[in-house]
Amino acid sequence: MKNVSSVEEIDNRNETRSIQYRDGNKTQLKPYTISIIGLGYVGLPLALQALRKGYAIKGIDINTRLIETMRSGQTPSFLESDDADFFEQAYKKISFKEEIIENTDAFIVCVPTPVNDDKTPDLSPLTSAAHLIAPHIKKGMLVVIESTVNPGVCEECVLPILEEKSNLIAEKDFYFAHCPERINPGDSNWNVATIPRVLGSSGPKSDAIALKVYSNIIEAPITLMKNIKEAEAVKMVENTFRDINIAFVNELAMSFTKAGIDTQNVLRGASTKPFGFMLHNPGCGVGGHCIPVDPYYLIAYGQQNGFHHRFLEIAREINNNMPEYTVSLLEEKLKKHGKTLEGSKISLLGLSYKKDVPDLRESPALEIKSILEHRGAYVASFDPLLPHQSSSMTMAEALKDSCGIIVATNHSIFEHITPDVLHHHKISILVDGRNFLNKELFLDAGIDYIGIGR
Ligand code: SAJ
Repeated sequence: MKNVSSVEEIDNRNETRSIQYRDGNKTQLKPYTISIIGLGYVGLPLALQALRKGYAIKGIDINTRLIETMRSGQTPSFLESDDADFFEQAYKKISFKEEIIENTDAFIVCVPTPVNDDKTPDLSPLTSAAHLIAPHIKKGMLVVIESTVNPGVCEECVLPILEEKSNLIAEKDFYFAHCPERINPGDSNWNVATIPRVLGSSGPKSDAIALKVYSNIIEAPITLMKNIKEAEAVKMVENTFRDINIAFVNELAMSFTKAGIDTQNVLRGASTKPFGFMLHNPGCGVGGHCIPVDPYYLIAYGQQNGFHHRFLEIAREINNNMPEYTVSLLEEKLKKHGKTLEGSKISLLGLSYKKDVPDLRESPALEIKSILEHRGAYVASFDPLLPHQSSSMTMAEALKDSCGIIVATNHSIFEHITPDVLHHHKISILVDGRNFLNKELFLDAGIDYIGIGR
């Protein structure tokens, strides 16, 4: 690693990002190289965007199968279309490795931060990544953590590993920052280039270099926070905000159903207020790697500081209970038709946690499936985006001889489910877990339709 003295030496030439270094008494230029640790939903789009902007990219992931797949040019299924197209030409320019290699100027860590079964934060992927890069940190290098964490994790859990193993000090010897990812799977408008970011770091020099590198990669505004803790807190707040608002409308849905009020119509009415209201939708549960997970980091952080986040805990309880509530709606309908879950075939349409996204992580559909099976039902699942995880290869197979349907994911393809399809299969019960089918159409056709709150 050549000796790089400071940020002003990063030369933002239009065609490439390069860095000056002194080789003896000569000053030379070389491409500024970024090693991205973790090549999933967050790391790979970031790697491709940094490549587009002229950086030299090294991709590191412990998943050797993923590394081999990408090295061979096979496009990972989770890439959005623009990135998938770009990957086909770009993969050759990325050096995919399972372990760290020398000659990098920056590390950006994009590994998952899940929770354990008891919902406590699981920082093991992050601390493993810290142990992996620490011995390779040299003077003048930049280390950025993009993984979502509660305030304090970067400086109290990650930084001690980096400083101890590198024998260097952040801000003095190397630069350390946190720039939380804001990936929104399935969103064609908001992507890694266009989503604004916040960034906090160990001090003014780290601010300057991290801001310079990210301003070259991200086209959207980057807001500099006062410190790392504030940047960690921003991501926690934005995702917990979403979880509690979803819990609010889910609770409304359960209450208004008892009163025969259509919650979706009421929320649509509330949305006519041009200020002070933000629409969220009731549903069969909250999935994904962010929303149902991040609040537990904030809850744990509160406990650490002697504060009990009762409200966040109750919101999590409400959302975690929605799969059970959804199954109870089906059970009530079956009872009206003189049937029980025990021994009945139930069609579960949609396994993914989110519309038109092939992603099972924390998916409520999986919880619904396990509750149904636990109650003795035979579940025929069908998700066209996740054929290998579905028990039925076609919708017709899933619907054949079924006593009722639960739609758990509002995939666009399911918009073609009509009353005729149900009549054809002699199915008269439909639970719309994402409130996206035409309620009146099904009711008028004699189908016993119920949604979540409508
Ligand atoms: N959901 C509801 N009701 C809602 C919104 C979502 O039940 O009103 C459910 C969804 O069905 C899904 C889960 O919640 O199961 C999460 O949905 P999501 O739209 O929040 O999707 P995610 O998990 O991809 O969230 C990401 C997040 N991005 C990051 O964390 C960087 C989140 O911050 C974004 O707000 C969100 O995308 C988005 O806006 O789509």
